[in-house]
Amino acid sequence: MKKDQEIFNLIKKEDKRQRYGIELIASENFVSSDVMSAMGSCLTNKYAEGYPRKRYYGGCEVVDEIEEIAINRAKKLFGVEYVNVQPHSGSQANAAVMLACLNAGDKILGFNLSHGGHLTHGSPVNFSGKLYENAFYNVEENTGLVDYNKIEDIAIKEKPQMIICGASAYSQDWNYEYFRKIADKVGAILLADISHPSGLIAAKLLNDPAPYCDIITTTTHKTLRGPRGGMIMMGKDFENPWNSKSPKGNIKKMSTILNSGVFPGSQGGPLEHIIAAKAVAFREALNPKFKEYAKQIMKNAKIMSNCFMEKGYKIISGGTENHCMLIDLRNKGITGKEAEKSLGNADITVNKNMVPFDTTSPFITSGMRLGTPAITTRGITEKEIPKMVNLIDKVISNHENKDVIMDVKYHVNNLMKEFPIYSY
Ligand code: DSN
Repeated sequence: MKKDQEIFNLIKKEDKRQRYGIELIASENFVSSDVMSAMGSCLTNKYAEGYPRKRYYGGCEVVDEIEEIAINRAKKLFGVEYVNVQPHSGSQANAAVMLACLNAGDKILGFNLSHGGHLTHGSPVNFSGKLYENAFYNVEENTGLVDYNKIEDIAIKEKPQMIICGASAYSQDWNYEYFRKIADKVGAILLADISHPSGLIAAKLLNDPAPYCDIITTTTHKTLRGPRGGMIMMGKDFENPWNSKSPKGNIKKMSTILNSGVFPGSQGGPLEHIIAAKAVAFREALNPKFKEYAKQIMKNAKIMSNCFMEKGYKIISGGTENHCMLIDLRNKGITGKEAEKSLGNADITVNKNMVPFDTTSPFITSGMRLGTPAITTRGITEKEIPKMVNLIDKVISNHENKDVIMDVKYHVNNLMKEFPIYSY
């Protein structure tokens, strides 16, 4: 019996919401019970500022071993030479990289947030747009795809110090080789933010940024199915090309600069319980079963987008080759906000999302983003996807009809009872 009834009752309520609903938020997943146990362990009590074997606190022998295992497993998983597992989140990872590589006022070229990019890729409301100058590339209005020739033209015109490839709501793979060519042309550092597709990249089902991008950042909780957190990687370490930035003008390895960008640059004590959970998740992702899981995520997403298109829904960029899709609802007479609310009433969780060239506000939006990592973890396959799309379509088409929504909810709850959480 827990002493804080108020909070633990709410945790129970959230547990029920997760168990009986259909979770389609593209950035969410369900961790294994081992990952969950590591997160809720005694490691949360430990302070360990610094890095393994070079800490500012005593008693770090055990957490040193844990952090080294996490680093080595991540290196193996992504085939990279450098890993920092300390960033508390993807945003913190990006902040640390920018702090390490840029001077205030330098320019970042990133993917426009309202076209599928991320807040930390230069948005004016985020540190990345407040501390640094920004420039953006977009998708094309007719195709919903990025045009690499246009990105090249923008880069030549804007001369950014950093180019970021990666997205929060883009259903296509990236041509990292082309980005390398662009970055070399303008002398920019190339950062790949693979937060969304990192599990699919680890499973070798999507293009690998490591041979082309200088630095890679990711979260660990999306398709990678670990605890909430971030990570920084480099395919190969290299000499710091911004000699003037390094103290005393010494040439330093990029790994040293990145490590100090995380600690002491932008974070204090690392979350060793989360680092342990990352290590557990990396071990799971190294298991051949993870590749099967990742394949099924992509299969489910493809079938889902096809089912939606058959029902007259417009998928931005004409389909998906990863785990997510962005649906333009403008031809369905419903805003993203209304869709999110009505689907929520039927225990189907999605998030409203701006679509490219949206004329509504981020609080209203004209679209919704859907992803399949979480339902795939629960064992959903292509058999159930058409049923799910039918249920979603029923709500969207009858979003003001409470009886229809209650009927859908009943079917959703019954369906999800067959796919328990924490069964792996
Ligand atoms: N942009 C969030 C998402 O993709 O849900 C993560 O920061």
